[in-house]
Amino acid sequence: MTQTVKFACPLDCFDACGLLAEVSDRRVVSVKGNPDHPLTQGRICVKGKKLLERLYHPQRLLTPRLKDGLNWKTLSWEAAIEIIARQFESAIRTHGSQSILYYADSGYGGLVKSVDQLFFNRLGGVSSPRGSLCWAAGMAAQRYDLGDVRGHAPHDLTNARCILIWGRNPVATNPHLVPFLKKARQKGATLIVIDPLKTLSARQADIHLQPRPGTDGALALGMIHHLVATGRIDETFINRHTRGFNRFTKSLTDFTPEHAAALTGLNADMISQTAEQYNDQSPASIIIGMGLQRYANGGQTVRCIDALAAVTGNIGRSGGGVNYANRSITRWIDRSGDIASGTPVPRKRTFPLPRMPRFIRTAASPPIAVMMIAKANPLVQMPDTRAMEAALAQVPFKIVIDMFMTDTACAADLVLPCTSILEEEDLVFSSMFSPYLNYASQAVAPPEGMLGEYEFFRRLARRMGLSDYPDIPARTFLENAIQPLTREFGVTLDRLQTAPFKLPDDDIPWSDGNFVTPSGRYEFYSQRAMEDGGQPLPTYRPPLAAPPAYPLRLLTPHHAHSLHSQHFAFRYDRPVAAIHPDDSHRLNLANGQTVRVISPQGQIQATLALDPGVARGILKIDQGWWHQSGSVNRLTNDTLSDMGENAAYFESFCRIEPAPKNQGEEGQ
Ligand SMILES: Nc1nc2c(c(=O)[nH]1)N[C@H]1C(S)=C(S)[C@@H](COP(=O)(O)OP(=O)(O)OC[C@H]3O[C@@H](n4cnc5c(=O)[nH]c(N)nc54)[C@H](O)[C@@H]3O)O[C@H]1N2
Ligand SMILES: Nc1nc2c(c(=O)[nH]1)N[C@H]1C(S)=C(S)[C@@H](COP(=O)(O)OP(=O)(O)OC[C@H]3O[C@@H](n4cnc5c(=O)[nH]c(N)nc54)[C@H](O)[C@@H]3O)O[C@H]1N2
Ligand SMILES: [Mo]
Repeated sequence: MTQTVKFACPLDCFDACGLLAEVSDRRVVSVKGNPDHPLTQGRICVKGKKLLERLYHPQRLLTPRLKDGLNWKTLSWEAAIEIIARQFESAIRTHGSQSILYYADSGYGGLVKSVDQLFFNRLGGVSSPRGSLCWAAGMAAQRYDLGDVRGHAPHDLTNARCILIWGRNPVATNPHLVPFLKKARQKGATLIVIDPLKTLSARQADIHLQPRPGTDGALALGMIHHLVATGRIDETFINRHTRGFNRFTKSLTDFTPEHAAALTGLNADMISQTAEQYNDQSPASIIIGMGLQRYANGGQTVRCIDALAAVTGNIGRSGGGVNYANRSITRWIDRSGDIASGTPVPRKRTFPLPRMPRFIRTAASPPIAVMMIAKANPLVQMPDTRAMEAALAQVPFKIVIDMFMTDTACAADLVLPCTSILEEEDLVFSSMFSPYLNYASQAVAPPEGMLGEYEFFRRLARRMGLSDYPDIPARTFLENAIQPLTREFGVTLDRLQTAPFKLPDDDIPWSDGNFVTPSGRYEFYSQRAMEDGGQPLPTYRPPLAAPPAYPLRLLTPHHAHSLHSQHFAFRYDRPVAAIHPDDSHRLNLANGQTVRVISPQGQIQATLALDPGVARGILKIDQGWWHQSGSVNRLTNDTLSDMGENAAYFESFCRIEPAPKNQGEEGQ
């Protein structure tokens, strides 16, 4: 008999799809979209479908394994837990708990596995990263301007008359945004995409602006200058709800559209027209992607764009907004695990994530003795993976938890397998776009003997005698985590099983005009930004310049068919490097040719694709390819953004040359 089970996609994505699993004879036979999900409505992408392939993949890890010379030997969970406990105990005894480094990223978006943080806090505070590989520059920027990061409910977008998609490629990375864009356009809205690449999303737009990479802040300031000069501003909003407008406009005196044109490579009239369109076709909505903040000036860029929304009063109104992410539901989740005891979180040692290799290499008091990595594949995804490799080699004992032998897992001493979402009861939400909290039923039991991370950490805590670690079933952990929602809105696991939950009265952020900045207003002028060592006003700083030996800017955005490195597993084909035909002619290179891509950090081989949609001076390779293919992060560097300690991946530069004939992969 076939049974249909509701669950949700745990991939690190904007959409957090509602899914259905068909289960027959205790085996999942199909995964499809849940047509009843209010946001995702039954449509899912190839990555979601592949949850099934990964569940029964012949190369899925099923037993813990320990490195034994050049080989691996399998061992029981009990033995693995014993080894880990002894490693941790010995590190704590010798150097203190901060000699343990724990790094988890967002490889699994369910709540139940966030118990890891609780474990390491109870262990006494370890070394762990701050900042992000992903979105922290934009987050920090919006916190200065608005106080918090909130997004409009997706359906409200259809009330916009003009939509600016700025540095996001939703057709590839946020597919459930696309139907709302289409609907808004059917109702007459103009869609403008701003991206140095003619992406699939840009091809759907009415207008596509292709500024030079990293110059969007100049574009926004040029637009604001034109709006202020022509009196197209919302004085009521500015007077009632903002702070520092005069100081801001004074700083813009010279930022004419012509000046912006010289910086961005766009035409000055185009800049003025876009500004007019954005202001006059009101309400207008801006959707900011993570792409444009992966720069040294990434935070400032987002502050300049926020300011454009604020001067035109497109904040707090239906059809408006400056949508970057949506932290609303996250604030209602309590992950402390034992709300009643309220045990304070001990002091941790932190370091900027994009510079983890530097931290590992230089950590002295204490040095890193043991490292555990979960839900991440840093040997592929971190900037400058060569540096990551060297740093890992220096750590005496490394533990990786993953479903597969990733490049990172191969570099570990001990590898633990883990469960799939299909084997867990869990709650999934995306704080990037979807406002829903989704319930995921356990569709099937894990493979014989397999421990999910929840159970693993619980047993490890028992073995190590962590008396204040909550020895409670996973379901109780989930119930505790949603206590704030239960108290306020009566949300329970049973209720979530029926339908996903969205906060009431949260569709249009800031509609009450109460910003959560120190002044309670939208802050053009942010004292906090200044106290953090930055500029108080949104300011344009140019992106880094290409060194003469590496004239091409390397853009490494996200692939439509893989979530980071996850769906490049076990592939051997080369990555595709796309450049403008003019650049290839100059270099005498042909379409389809194998090329060597060289940066100051390293080199890989790629197949060249000529693409007039890639602006001149850019080389584009999607991120995510494993080492056997050629990982782009061999080429990137660890530049940090101006705010939030984010990885500024797109400040990487390279050159290309024909690959030497009859030679295997090199520099891999
Ligand atoms: N299919 C798929 N979907 C995903 C992911 C995935 O790996 N695959 N990853 C998920 C995650 S974790 C994230 S963070 C998001 C990321 O999703 P997006 O926000 O879409 O981010 P990126 O792919 O980094 O870049 C988006 C666009 O920014 C453009 N861009 C680069 N530089 C600039 C610039 O200077 N100015 C402007 N205006 N645009 C620029 C790039 O050309 C690219 O088209 O996607 C999520 N969804
Ligand atoms: N050059 C370049 N590099 C980038 C980016 C870029 O734009 N350009 N984007 C960056 C961004 S936005 C992000 S968010 C990062 C993402 O970086 P990562 O989070 O490191 O990326 P993933 O490849 O998704 O790795 C997640 C791993 O978790 C594993 N996993 C899946 N489920 C589970 C589970 O339940 N438990 C455990 N323990 N593991 C599980 C998967 O098998 C996979 O190996 O990459 C960054 N890297
Ligand atoms: Mo990300």
